[in-house]
Amino acid sequence: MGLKVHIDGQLLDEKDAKISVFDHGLLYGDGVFEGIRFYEGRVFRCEEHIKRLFASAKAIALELPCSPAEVTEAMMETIRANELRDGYVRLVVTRGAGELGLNPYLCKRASIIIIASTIKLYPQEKYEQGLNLVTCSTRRPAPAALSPAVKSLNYLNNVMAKIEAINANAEEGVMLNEQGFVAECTGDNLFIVREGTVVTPPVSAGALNGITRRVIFEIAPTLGVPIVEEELTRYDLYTADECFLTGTAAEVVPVANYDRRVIGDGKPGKVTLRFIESFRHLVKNTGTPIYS
Ligand code: PXG
Repeated sequence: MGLKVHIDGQLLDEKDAKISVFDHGLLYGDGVFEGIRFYEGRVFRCEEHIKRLFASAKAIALELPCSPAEVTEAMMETIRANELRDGYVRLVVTRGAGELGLNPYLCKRASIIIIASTIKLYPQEKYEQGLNLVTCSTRRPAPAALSPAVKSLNYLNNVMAKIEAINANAEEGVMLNEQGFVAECTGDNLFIVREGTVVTPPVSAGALNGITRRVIFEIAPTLGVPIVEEELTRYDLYTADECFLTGTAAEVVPVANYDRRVIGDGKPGKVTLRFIESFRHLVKNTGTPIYS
């Protein structure tokens, strides 16, 4: 039996879950999305994800046909219909079906698609050994082109960068901004540890304002570890003591190599491991209940 997928208020069998070929999400990448995880029957950072979804939609002048509470309930229902306790939700809002032509106002109603499933970005051993990263030549778009704060359906620049990383036998690719500073990876935020301080590029350097990134900022003071935002170059990464990535799908994952430079001693760093432990504790002990 396949998954039950939510489309516009209906729960459909996976094989029947289809949208129009005239949907502007498909035709123009016109839409927004969220990737959300749930652990042990609770949705992690539920409100923050829904809030970011509505903010992304507002930024592209996309009106959702329902309230944040209704979308949340639809997500909970979808997870329950699939009887899942641990997994991943892909919540997509498209501009909806409309005539051909860019004009979004030709689409009458946004469509909401909710898939509750599982996701595994990297093999388990990478969480113990660390990832290999390379620099991608594909840059993050300038904020004036498309704000990196919008989690839009336009992921082609990230896909192009991911192709470069995979072709170079690396698990992830580091994306620079137009000025050549490090922005983030193709699907995760990036952090280094330098002389005991955690450093990450500001969101203004072209990074998504990641929810897992925010969790790192919350955990840091509880561990007594200083954390700052600073523009980073590739040099800063090559010479870092430690490096790790964060994302809803990736969680917190150590980096062992970058452009064939060994990071630190090539093993997950001590500070990184403390963050991973704290993060695991948080996801298991907080969140919005799915089953009452
Ligand atoms: N940067 C980018 C470009 C992302 O797409 C993150 C950072 C991390 O943000 P969060 O809020 O998740 O901590 C993301 C999120 C997938 C997938 O299917 C990708 C993400 C999230 C969930 C699933 O590859 N990227």
